Amino acid sequence: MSKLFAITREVSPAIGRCELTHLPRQTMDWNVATRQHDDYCKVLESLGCELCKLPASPDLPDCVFVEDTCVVLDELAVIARPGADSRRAETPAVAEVLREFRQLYFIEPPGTLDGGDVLRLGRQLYVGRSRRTDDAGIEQLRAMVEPIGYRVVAVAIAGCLHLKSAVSQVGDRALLVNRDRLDPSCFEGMDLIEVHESEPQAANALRIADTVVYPMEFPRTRRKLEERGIQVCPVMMSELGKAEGGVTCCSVLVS
Ligand code: CIR
Repeated sequence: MSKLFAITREVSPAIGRCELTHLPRQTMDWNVATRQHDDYCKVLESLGCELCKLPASPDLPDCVFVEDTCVVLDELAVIARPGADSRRAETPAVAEVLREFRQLYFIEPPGTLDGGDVLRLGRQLYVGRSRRTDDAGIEQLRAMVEPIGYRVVAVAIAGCLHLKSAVSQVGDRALLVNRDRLDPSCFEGMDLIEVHESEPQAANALRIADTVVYPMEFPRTRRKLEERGIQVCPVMMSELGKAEGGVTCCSVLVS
């Protein structure tokens, strides 16, 4: 089997100035966030990933959330153009690493696209139409990937930052979903597991092989996953959660 690499980036000392859309600003402890992020990185290593760790930038509060900087497919990588101005300068450092693995394509102005809005299921790319990803970004992505056999499906989302805050893959044919945030009827043929009603933020899970890396903060939804026979590897993400980050946001997987 080919080796799996995980690109990660350290927590910026400026994380307290992160972008916030749905949550009120709370005091964030960089030491706690860094400790939790280190533990997350160790979990990725324990699941067989070789880490490519990028240093943080003091000028880029949200740089730990590397997922938003790109979309990696088997054939190529797309360097995103994040919808938040403050995040645009995050992409070059990730592009430099990805260049070693894939031919790069770039979302160009005025289009915007955040990697957190792209969910790949086989040859389908579901793309959230969000505050961060606009129609121009989606059309650019479509023009890049449809010639190589992907289908791009735009999905409306509500009340959350990215598509993957509303739905993520937890099994070959299973999705974890919050129906209040999207209409899942576009995911034909997939089994839907709904987040527990008391845990609306719980739809973001990171699948690595047959394991799902999942926040400890959502025990009721976690139980639902385990009851379905899904192997869950818990991580504490409470501090980066204050920045509206989840488990998929903190890594980019490349094989
Ligand atoms: C932001 O608003 O951009 C960051 N504070 C959080 C980004 C989380 N990324 C993700 O869900 N893919």
